[in-house]
Amino acid sequence: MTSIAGLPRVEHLPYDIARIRRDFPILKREVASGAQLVYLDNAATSQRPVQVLAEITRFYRDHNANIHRGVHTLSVEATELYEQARAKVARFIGASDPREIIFTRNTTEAINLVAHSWARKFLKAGDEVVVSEIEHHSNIVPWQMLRDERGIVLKYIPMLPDGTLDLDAVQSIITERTRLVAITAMSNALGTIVPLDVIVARAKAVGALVLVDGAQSVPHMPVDVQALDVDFLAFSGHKMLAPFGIGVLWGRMALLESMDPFMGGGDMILTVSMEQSTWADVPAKFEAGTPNVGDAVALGAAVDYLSALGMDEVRRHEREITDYALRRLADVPGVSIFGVPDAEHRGGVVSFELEGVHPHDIGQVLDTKGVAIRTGHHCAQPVMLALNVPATARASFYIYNTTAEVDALASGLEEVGRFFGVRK
Ligand code: C6P
Repeated sequence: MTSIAGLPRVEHLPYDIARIRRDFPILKREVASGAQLVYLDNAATSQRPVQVLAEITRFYRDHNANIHRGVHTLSVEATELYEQARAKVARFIGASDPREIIFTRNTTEAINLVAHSWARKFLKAGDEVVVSEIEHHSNIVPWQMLRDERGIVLKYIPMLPDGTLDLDAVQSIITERTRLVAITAMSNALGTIVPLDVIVARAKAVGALVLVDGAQSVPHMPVDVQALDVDFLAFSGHKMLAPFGIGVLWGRMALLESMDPFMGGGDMILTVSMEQSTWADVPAKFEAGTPNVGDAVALGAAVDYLSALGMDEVRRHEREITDYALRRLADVPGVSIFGVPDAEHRGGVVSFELEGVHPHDIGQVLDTKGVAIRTGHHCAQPVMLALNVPATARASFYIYNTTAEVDALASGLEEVGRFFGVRK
């Protein structure tokens, strides 16, 4: 197992947007209409830099083998690279021990792992799990399934009209019966940054564990699991420059050790007889079968890329772009922006509507201008219900977006408005 101390240092680079954009060849391409791509769908998935693409190729070209099995050179190298990626991810989120990093497919699988391996073992009928109204479906549905199967009680911290959580309600909703608070760090639908400190303090006061859905925070801002004082953190590689199909569950070692395996099969056992089996140590216990080695290694490269920029700088850049977007879009006739009014309390996500125009139509017309946004319920239907809209249009930003791209979005929206006859 590679230790964090044994990892190479990552050199810091100045935040040079022109250089960053050169690392993403896809940003130069044109879309079907012939317009230059303006990629503003980063909350759905980010683009990948040449450094990550090169790492994938390098792995398969030079080191490809199955891990933890062979004594031959390639297998040893592949195992070393896989374990080094684990250590890089641990360092990135402030975990003290790489063994606390479990590789999964994505955030969804990481949350389901906790629901299966921790909650199904330790929760009984009447125990309470608290989530919030602004969760992504992947942090609601697993708990509803558990409620229906085990009779646990599922409670929600409500959303206020401005897209923030009702923190006054936290005291009464998180009670002595609460065993787990499963909460997003940032809403994918509205961009709301959740004040985790308030929620963690209340959860700790009643002895509940805290699972953070970091799908929208880990890629965009500094995240330190020790400072947060939480128990589990789930996130996806594909939203932070890495390939699809690789994600992470971080958990406290003592908790992971107390949990049962998620899936049974190869690699997660110590011994198998015809009658019974015993489990391997953490993290192997939770990584049954051949893992996604190449993409885990590429996640390590993505983490190096972000670390070289510095997550404070990533957050600073996104806050500037978001602040500009909030002001620029507010000037577009007919546009109403959902969620918190300032960029201080929101990540790089701006959800909006254009009076009288269905979000789907907005997205289609913008596409002809090269502007890629997401429209729909964003897998957060309770948020749509609370806002009383079927869907929103959503622009979301990342390290490579520029104010000129926000201008392209705004002028595209002005054109959509003119096309659909929106009044000035
Ligand atoms: N949100 C979006 O367009 P997966 O699909 O497992 O990688 O991530 C799920 C997930 C969980 N929590 C939050 C807060 C998320 O934003 C997401 C993914 C994408 O907003 C796809 S629906």
